[in-house]
Amino acid sequence: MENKTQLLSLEETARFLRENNNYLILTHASPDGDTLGSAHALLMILAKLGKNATVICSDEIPNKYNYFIDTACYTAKEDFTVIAVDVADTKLLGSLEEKYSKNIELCIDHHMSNTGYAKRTYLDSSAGANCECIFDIAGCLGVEIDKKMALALYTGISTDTGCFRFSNTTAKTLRIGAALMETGIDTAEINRIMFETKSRLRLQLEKMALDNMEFYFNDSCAVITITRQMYEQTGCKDQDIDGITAIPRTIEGVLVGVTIREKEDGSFKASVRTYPPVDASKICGLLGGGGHIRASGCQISNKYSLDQAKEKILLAVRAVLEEESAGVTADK
Ligand SMILES: [Mn+2]
Repeated sequence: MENKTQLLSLEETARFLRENNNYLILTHASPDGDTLGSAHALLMILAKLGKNATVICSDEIPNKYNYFIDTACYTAKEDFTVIAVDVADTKLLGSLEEKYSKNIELCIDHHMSNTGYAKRTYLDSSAGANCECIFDIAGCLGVEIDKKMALALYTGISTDTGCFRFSNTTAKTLRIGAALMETGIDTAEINRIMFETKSRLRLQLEKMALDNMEFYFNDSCAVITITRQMYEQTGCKDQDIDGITAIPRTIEGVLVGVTIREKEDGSFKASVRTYPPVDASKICGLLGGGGHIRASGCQISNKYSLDQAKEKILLAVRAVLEEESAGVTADK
């Protein structure tokens, strides 16, 4: 953490939430299940306490999350108390960064790379999903988790842990999952929507991405690239392809899976997924990004061509792979 933030305990976080009102809850750009689930579960928890709250996101929220999102529940008016959830860095707020980054009162997060941008931070980097933190906060506030909250929380936890498969899944993750299931939600249906359903447009784009997959460093690194042209040819939008970043790492022998997406302004977003002993956050950290040990990301400016961007990423991958093979162990 480079900035000065006040680190809060669970109790202090609960106290802060009780003491204020009119919460504006910020999610990260290109919203995923965890940031949306965290924000909406928190909104419902605050409503139970009689507080007003509203969720905002710089990007459009994909329709598939509609089963737990009810914008009619957005109640906050002026004089907002601003909270950010599952946002490691203000850069990730997208177009909301300029307006809000300087006055975020509380950040609730689980990224070890959190930059400490908020006045106060509740950080639990042992949580597989930020929704686990929200579950704990509800417990501390004495708010009982209802079915609608459980839908939001289960979605965040299942999506951030790859449906309870990734190494960030802990015994506690499973216990919370069980508690959410006990509210009576249909978890099989959520799993079907999140993991077993893809559009035909996406299938087409995946096919193109698989066709251009490249291997480096004795096949220990696989790279797929999604260009603007591929988006245009298939009609896919960014929101249609979440989870695509899991593909390169599924190839046998691959320790580092890289997905490069060309953005509308010509810049690039690289998503890095790794297996032990390779630390994804170290690779992305070399390029100004960060995240988790097995899943991280970074941006590369549009002053570089695709080939140059790929070159930069591969240099970072190589540096970390060499460090690993030299016996320098990755820290947490
Ligand atoms: Mn998350």
